[in-house]
Amino acid sequence: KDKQIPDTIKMQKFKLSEIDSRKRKSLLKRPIIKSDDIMARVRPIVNDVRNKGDAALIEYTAKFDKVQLNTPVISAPFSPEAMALDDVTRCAIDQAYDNIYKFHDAQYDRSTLVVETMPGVVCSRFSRPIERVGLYVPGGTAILPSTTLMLGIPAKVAGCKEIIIASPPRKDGTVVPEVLYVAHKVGASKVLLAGGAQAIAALAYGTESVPKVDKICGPGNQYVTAAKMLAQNDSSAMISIDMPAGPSELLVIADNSSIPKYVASDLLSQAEHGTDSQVVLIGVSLTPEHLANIEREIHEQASRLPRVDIVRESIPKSFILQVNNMKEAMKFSNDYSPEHLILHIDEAEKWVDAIENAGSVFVGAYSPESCGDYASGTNHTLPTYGYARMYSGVNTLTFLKHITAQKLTKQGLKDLGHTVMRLAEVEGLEAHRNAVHVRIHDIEND
Ligand code: HSO
Ligand code: ZN
Repeated sequence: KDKQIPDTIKMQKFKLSEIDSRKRKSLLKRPIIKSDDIMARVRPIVNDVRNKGDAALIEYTAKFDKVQLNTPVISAPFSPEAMALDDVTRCAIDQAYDNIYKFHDAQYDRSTLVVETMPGVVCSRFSRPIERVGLYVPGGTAILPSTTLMLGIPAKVAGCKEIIIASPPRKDGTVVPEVLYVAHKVGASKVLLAGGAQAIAALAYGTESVPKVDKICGPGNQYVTAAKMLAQNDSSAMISIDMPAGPSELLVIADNSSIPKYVASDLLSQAEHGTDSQVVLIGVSLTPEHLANIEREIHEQASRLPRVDIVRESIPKSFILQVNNMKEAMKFSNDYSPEHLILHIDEAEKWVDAIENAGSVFVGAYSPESCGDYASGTNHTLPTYGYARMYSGVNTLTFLKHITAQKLTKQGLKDLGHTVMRLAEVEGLEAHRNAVHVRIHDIEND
């Protein structure tokens, strides 16, 4: 590859009016993940960590991350030197923290819900934090203090007692100071210096130095996701996860009022995440000139990026779909159910009502996804792969469970009892009927 004369970096192009329903369906699909192969590779790793604990964790970290650790865990309080940052970085993290904290704290309704469904029959609901949570912060091609914020803040707001952050160590066996600083701010008790399936196994089953957690959250590669699924399906692990995860994705809807430079910059911000990033642009009756401007901006901006080699792979796998109106655009977007949706359209906020499926929405020219990725307040751990149809992104409720309660008075039981007895009879469950009957008998003979 000659860096002086690079090939044009461009997305594939289709017109909705020219493709058949099979093609439309294939455009809605994500690349198939060969989960059997991955499961087969992950299973022995998970079993090893489960059986051999820290020793296996240290061994896999040496093998995969090429780091020889003495102990896989650092415990709070973390040393100030290990989380020392320059002022500009620290202020940026602090501002992001404050916004994310504000938005997630507002999501927490601490009141008890009380409803008297019938006189003397009072039902209530209250929430409690999940006690111990494991937060996975990927390593890979970028360091991610932002993901530490996005997982740690809702866990802290919810009141989780033990927060353990897992992240692959750097080559010298330390954690990135930015990640450690955030771990400190959210009150994490431990940082597990491991990544991949081995980190997930340690959190799910516990080791000598890693406490077993109740829920594991956070994005990760296919091995991390497979290990989360394995643990979730193993009743002896007794663990839940946030959601299944696939490669990050973005769908942009743009019309002729959009600013080509902005549209291209947003598409590229997603495309630089990884070679498997999914990027879709829906053009709403774009003029040929407007479309050409967007395409030129994509190529020019991409060519200047330090991660141009990643973008060179992800952009050609992505596509532009030209449609005739906003209705068609919205229909496609809802069917695709993107992780991120950006509206580069006239009167963008008017279209928010029409959104049925999306992880997070960015409304109008001045709302780049980057703001949500880092610092505006919304979470960036979002459902991918079409799971935005039925999953929400990570939020404060992710770290809470709801407990219901009821209290019946004597009169309440008297009034409801016959209904319960009849239903128990219908189900042939005599002991159920009797639990009401013994009481009603007393009440009626009072
Ligand atoms: N867009 C990513 C999150 C992220 N971006 C982290 C930058 N750092 C997935 O939502
Ligand atoms: Zn991002």
